[in-house]
Amino acid sequence: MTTSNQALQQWIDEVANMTQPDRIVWCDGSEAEYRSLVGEMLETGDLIELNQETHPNCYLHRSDPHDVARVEHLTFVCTEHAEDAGPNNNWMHPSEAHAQMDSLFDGCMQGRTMYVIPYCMGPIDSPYSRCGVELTDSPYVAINMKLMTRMGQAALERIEREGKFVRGLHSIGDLNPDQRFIMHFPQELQIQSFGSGYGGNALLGKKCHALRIASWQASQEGWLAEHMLLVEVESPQGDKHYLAAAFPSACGKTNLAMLIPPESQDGWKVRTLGDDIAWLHVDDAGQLRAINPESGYFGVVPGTNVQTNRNAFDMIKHDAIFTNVAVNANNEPWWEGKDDDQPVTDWQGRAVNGSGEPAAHPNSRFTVSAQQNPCYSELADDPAGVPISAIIFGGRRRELAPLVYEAKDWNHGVLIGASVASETTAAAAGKVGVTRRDPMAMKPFCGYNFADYWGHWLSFAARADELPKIFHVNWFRQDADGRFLWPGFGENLRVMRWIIDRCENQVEAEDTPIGYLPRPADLDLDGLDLDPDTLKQLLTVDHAAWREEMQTVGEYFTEYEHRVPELLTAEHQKILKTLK
Ligand code: SAT
Ligand code: MN
Repeated sequence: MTTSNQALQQWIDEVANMTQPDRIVWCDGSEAEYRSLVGEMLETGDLIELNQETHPNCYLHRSDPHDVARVEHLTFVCTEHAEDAGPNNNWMHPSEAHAQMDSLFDGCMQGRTMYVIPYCMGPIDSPYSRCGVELTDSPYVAINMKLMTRMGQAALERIEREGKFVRGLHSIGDLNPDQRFIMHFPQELQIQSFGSGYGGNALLGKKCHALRIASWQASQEGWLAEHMLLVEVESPQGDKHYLAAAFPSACGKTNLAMLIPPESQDGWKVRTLGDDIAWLHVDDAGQLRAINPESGYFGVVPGTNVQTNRNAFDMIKHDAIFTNVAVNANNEPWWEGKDDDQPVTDWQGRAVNGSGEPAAHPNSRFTVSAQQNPCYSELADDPAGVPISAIIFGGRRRELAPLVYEAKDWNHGVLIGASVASETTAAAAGKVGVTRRDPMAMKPFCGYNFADYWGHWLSFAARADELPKIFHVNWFRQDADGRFLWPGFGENLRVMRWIIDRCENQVEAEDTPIGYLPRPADLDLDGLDLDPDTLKQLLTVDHAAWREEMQTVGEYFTEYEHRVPELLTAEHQKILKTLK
């Protein structure tokens, strides 16, 4: 394969000159190509065959033990001016970053194959989709990109039609953590990633393109690129609503997107459009619509079982790539929270020795095509996307945040999004369980200054006629003994039903300084073993604690100095006042 797009061909030639690969392989995205790459990786040991009788076409990849998560401290946004990247990003001047990356890429693909991966984020024929090309020396990246994106011939044809694409250059280098950088050049629509083979650092279509570069592009073009799942909820009467929900990594987006209604919620149906990223556009009628730019899932494995997520549990029994899970005596993938079976080999391939360390890495992952999801919505392939009824923000918070509350209007909703805080998880390198500000769950992913991003969110009040309502949820409240107050998982549908009732103006709500809360009688709690005291804790606003919280939010905003939009500061002041 070659291309009629001269800019693309020229860039490939330049990169090949610099990196010196032995071979260049164009990926066409076909099944045959996938099979043959898997075959080669089985020979080199990059992939390990799992039990093909119980898990047909399932393979295990063990990554370097020091390369198992995103590395936020090594991720940079390289804009001409530091203020454009903002305090939310690490910044380096583009010329310095290019010089540094050029020296790392110099000759790095000697003895290796360079894969050319044209891909499209979003349905091939959607006006909302955007294309990219990733050049990589990792066949693991190639097979994952095949499952995660619309990769190959059709994407290349669109690129040749449009002439515009994001350039992503990736090499695993020698996996040395001291020579690892994930660089973004939003103004050049360019990504350069060196020294890591891990998902979020290496599958450049995902966080690097579909969030960091796309969020910047979206700010220029008047749309939103968000860290959101996308889900369809259908009532027993057949009414459908589409909800977009932003939670930080490893906070249950995949589980919520694939929720199975419990028996008590007879007649309700939930279908998945996406589990991680949503692109939102205002359509010609002034409605906010969303597409999922991805076509597969890169989900957290530990904790996946028939109770928590039967859909995911079933869909990863075949045609799935596992990264860093353990293996049982039957050569099947094993992870903490799977079943009563025992692991014999841990994620690093060592015999399990009963040390008490998890056998599967806490951030071990599955990669599967979205088509395998039993509750996949065909609308995920609709070029027009779906109209959004509600936007939901959330985090992992032991204390303070009630189960659910509703913003009073759009601007207030933007403040709620900008104030999100959550405990850190194993999805990123670093300490787990530390509460930090994670506005719109985009802290690691916003490709420009957060203050400008909040301003961009606020601008939608004037752009759209019919904006969705905004909510905040918290599934993770705990009591003094560390027990979760809310059962979560399938039962979260009860909260989504209240959200839908509010969108349809079906129920009144409790007016509090932080927003509208459910009146207990308006939540369907039938068959739930939830004592009134617990419910009260879940639905109470502690004014003193919230005053402190809002003061912390105010301090956080001051990091962004004069760039914080006045409207946001005004919203913040208004709430602080009512909490007095
Ligand atoms: O590693 S990824 O960034 O792809 C997944 C996540 O952290 O959300
Ligand atoms: Mn994510």
